[in-house]
Amino acid sequence: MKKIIVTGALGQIGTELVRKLRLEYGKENVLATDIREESHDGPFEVLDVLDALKMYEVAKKFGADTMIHLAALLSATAEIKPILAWELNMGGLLNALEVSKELNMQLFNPSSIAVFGPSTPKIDTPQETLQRPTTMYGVNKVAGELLCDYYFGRYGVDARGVRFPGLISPGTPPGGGTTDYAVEIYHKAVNEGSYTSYIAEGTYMDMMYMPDALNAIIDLMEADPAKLTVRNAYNISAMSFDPSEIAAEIKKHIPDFEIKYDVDPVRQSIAESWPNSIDSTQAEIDWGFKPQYDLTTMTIDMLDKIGGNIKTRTTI
Ligand code: AKB
Repeated sequence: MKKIIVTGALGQIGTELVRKLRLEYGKENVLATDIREESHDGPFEVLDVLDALKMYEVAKKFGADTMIHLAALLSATAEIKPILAWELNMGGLLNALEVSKELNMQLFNPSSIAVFGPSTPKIDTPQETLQRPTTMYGVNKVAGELLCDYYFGRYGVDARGVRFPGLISPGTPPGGGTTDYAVEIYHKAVNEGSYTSYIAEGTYMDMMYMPDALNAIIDLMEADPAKLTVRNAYNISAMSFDPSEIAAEIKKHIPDFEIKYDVDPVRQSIAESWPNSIDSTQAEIDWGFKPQYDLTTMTIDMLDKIGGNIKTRTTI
């Protein structure tokens, strides 16, 4: 990666990824794009990923050799707006693949644990297994994985991807995901001392702290292509917990913190259709995936960053 264009750069991943890429590759070598403009610190273009011609022109003018395509609707919003989800998630990716083919760019496409469904093995979900999702977002992500495989096999596009679990970060919040509760809980704990979870106790999902997700993107994109055995998307996960476990971890630092439940049937049924924990072995073998944060260390860092002055009662 030398000249990188990022779509959806103002979202949860994009905001932090652009900052990190600019530190590592130089500010002038990372072009942030999004459908809306905000104050920015480096090259920026307004780009609707459904506008294929503009995507091509912007990437060509920048001289990009890599595209990190993050613009998408997440799972819960996609259930409310399934047609828009299909159009944006599939149309945007197809444009990104076509532009990557034309300009000979590497392409990063984030997939998700949402590619799995109720018939998938729930524990240690293997890299290769049944993918019969019951959500529109999951359908988009499976089709997206297949498109990446297709463009790699048919045109030699250097497409790479991971199946992200829920991503947790203190900065720009996620929007419209099922795993978002695991971000909201920290903010509510610090600011209000309690949190009402829309996900039921006992519901396990894979999660990862943002610094590990950013390292995974960069490590995968820098990996020797000859070592990559997977072109659709690698399973990666750092931890798996249910709402009561994250609440218990927070309570170690904020003893009066309380969790309550008011389950949202839509997001609960999405969560129940996903695995409890996926197996990341293939990513470890092929490109050395190794997350640094677990629930304990992530909680200390999140509370520190959100609360600033929260005193921790544990040590790392
Ligand atoms: C969501 O909850 O929709 C996302 C995801 C797991 O892809 N965080």
